[in-house]
Amino acid sequence: MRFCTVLYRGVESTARHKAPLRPLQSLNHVRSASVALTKPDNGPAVDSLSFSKAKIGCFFQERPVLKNPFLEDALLRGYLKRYMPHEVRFDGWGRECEVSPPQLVQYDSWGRRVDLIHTSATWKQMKDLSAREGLVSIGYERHYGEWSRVYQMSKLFLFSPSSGLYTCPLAMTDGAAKVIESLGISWPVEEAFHRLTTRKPEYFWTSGQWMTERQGGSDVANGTETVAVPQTDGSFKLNGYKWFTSATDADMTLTLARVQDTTGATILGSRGLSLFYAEVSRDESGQLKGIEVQKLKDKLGTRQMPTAELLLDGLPAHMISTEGRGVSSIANMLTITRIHNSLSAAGAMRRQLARDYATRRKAFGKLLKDHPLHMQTLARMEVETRGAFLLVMDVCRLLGREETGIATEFDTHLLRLLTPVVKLYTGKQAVAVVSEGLESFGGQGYIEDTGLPGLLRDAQVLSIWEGTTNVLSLDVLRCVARSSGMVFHAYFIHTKSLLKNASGVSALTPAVKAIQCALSKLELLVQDTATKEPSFLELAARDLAYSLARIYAGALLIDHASWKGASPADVYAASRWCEQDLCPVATNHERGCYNPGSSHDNAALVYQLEFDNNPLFIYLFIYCL
Ligand code: MFK
Repeated sequence: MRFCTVLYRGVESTARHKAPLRPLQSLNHVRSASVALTKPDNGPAVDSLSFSKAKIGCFFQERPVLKNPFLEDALLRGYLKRYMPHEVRFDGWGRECEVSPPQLVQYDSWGRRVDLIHTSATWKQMKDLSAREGLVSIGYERHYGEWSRVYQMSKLFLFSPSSGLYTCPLAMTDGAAKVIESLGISWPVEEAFHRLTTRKPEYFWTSGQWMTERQGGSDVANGTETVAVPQTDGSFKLNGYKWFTSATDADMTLTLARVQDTTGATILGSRGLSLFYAEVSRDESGQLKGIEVQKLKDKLGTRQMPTAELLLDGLPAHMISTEGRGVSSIANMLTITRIHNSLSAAGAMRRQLARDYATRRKAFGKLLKDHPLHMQTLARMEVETRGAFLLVMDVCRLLGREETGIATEFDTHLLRLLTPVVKLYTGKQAVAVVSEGLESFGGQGYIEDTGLPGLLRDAQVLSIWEGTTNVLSLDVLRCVARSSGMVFHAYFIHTKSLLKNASGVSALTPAVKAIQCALSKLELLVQDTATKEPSFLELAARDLAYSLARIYAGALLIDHASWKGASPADVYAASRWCEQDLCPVATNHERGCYNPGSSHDNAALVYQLEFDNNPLFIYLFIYCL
């Protein structure tokens, strides 16, 4: 029901193709009209001779437009709302998942290890719904060619805020399918691929992505201790400790480990890591094969979802990458989960219910929406949400082009650069916007059973998992270096091209100028960095990523506002967005924030208190007295 908006596109185009041709007017009618229209009431006089050229006259009936048949049909919507059973409307499912969090039962009544993760009935329903709606499969069926990803992600955008974070297992499932597809759909992962991308609920599998170990989740290359012990049949057994495994009720996983040689030695660092496929299954006695669930994590948010610490104790697995190419092979999964993360962020920003509440809640004698200051706050949130949405959809557009083989080299560079940029920017902004949304409810936003605090808790994870803001900022530098700057080249050319259509919209001129000015500053700075120390780049990385995001989102908003179907609100949104500092990396560079002494100054500031309390310092201080 909720997906009618998205499905409507197909309906409209079908209807358009089947529309009957307009009957031609009779010649007599044309002749008499010629006389009558020689001097119309409104508008300039019409040259009567023109009728001798335009044989069918110049009057045409307006073509009817098929609007969204679901949204336009109040009776249908009212009927469904009245009669459809609650179970088929999943608005409240996410909340139900949160109030019935997963439970781990490690031992049965007779002391046997069982490691059962009990999830709520609603969580399980989410899995079936996801399969039926094709929330992963659409990306692989590719019925809509290069637009399949945009279609899939539009559905997920609507689903995500109601999904109780079920989009997390879906993200990993999508990522695993992508990795398998890119490595080759053959044994031992052929069946897995079909299960991950099916629409049949009973056949559908979800996947985990077990990358995080006790030494941390960012420095995967150095933090991975798990070893893979070769077996005589060519398979492996994995031994290690996975510290943070999300949606641990998955049916399979992709994970990294180091292959042991005959002496038990492994290769350290990234070159020692290979990618493994493992199924999560049980033996005849009901015990998990090669896995012990040590505990479920007690998290700030995402409580709906089982997140566990796992001991891998001889987990049967197959190596699916070339040995030592684990990180680069799982990178495709990172790309997909980062895009899903960005989508969840945009969805969370859109879902905050503050807009609706402002039309219901009265304070100081009038509705909140009639308080200009409140409306200004909501408008700022709206601008942020629109920017995030366009950023995410543009990355999906690029992904769709890449997956259908029509991406240019520019598209590929742009996708590589924008994936971390969009993830880090939207993840951070989601926390700010959702927090503002809660505040707009006053005290009610702080009350658990409104369901609102859960939105904020869940938003907080978006800037943490799949690469924190700083780790992704460094990833931006990494892809710049690996492409010898080609990602920047693609970025500058494409961003400028997004401004082209705006020349006919005078209201957009200040916004266009702001983007052009920011782009020039950024281009200069990028050229300048070639002569800078690596420490300069590291200090500038986060501001650089923010600048890339703000400029690109501004250009997308302008492009959208220049479209023939754009509204004044689109123009307003683009204008407001472009009033902020679009290039903070240039601003902070001018302030000297990345100068050689900055790191020392930062440390002195942060640790001043500790320094003051240092016994040695106190001793010296007293001695000096
Ligand atoms: C609602 C949404 C929910 C989302 C699901 C959440 C589920 C939660 C599960 C998790 O949290 S899983 C853990 C997520 N962990 C991370 O995101 C790791 C963060 N750390 C990084 O991203 C580091 O940058 C990285 C581990 C990749 C660094 O590792 P290395 O080995 O130091 O990377 P290096 O040497 O730069 O690159 C190794 C190869 O990988 C290179 O290829 P080549 O060898 O062919 O040159 C790189 O080009 C490639 N590579 C690295 N990052 C890439 C990439 N390729 C494409 N895209 C990338 N992002």
